[in-house]
Amino acid sequence: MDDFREVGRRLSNWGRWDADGQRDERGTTNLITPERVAAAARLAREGKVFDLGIPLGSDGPQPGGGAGGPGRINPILLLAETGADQDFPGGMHFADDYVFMPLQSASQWDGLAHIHYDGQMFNGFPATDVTPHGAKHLSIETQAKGIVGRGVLVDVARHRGVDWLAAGEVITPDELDEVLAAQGVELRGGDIVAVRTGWRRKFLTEGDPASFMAGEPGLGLASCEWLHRHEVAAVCSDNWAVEALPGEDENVILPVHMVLIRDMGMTLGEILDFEELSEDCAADGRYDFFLTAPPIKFRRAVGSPINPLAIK
Ligand code: UVW
Repeated sequence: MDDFREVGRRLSNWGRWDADGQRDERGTTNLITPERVAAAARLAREGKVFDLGIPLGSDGPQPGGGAGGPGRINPILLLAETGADQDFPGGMHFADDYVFMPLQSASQWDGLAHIHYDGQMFNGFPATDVTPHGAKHLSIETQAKGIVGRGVLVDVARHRGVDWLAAGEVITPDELDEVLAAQGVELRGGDIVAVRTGWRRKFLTEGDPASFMAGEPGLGLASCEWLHRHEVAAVCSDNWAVEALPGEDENVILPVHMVLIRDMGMTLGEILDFEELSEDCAADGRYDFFLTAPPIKFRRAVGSPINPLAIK
């Protein structure tokens, strides 16, 4: 088993996009150049829109408490006003609402301040930059103009002919290559890769948040090198951590997070829904599309829920 620190050193993007004395805070989304955005937009040929976000409701897959995973809860909606007991001139009534939720709830991006180790975050920013008042650097705001570009679905579950992979199953670089070849699509620099494990289908089928969060199939450490070599700008999945859990090394939790976010500067998208998109890609044989998934610009936040859309 490779040591994640060694892999991280080898794949490090620290300093790569620094310019004019400014330390970069965006990481691999720098690979999404204006030319690549324009080319990606041309993939929206038929106007078919796929909603890749899961509903932000109390019936979501994050049960909180000790059901495995990081204990996050589903969004809670509270109506501050319903329109009742209002008496405005002219008869107008209004409803207002609040929501209480972790920013790591439902479909979300992990920002680059989400993960650190050995006292440092991406590009050498100190871990102490993250305080109870937020992240002084690398906050999700730095991704405000993204994340938008060419999306490519890697439908591992469909390729294997299963509804979903089992928890702890590791998807290897060879398998990623095999799926792409079978789908007849190639990666290009600046792509946003969407890996379908079937974990969203498992939740929709079983409706069991505890089982959804107890583990998951996903990427392993070797895929970090694969993402680096293909100049991928961001990676997202239908599971809750992108990487396999339990992982390959029982002594290390979330090594893929540590290398991708902290060393490579790659944002991770979690708990997306590729079910309808998967059906359509299988039907028309086209696995690339225009993907738009900007984060919400919460100041100093380390992540953000998203409303991702794939457009063909
Ligand atoms: C952790 O579980 C720490 O992170 P994520 O939500 O990114 O998987």
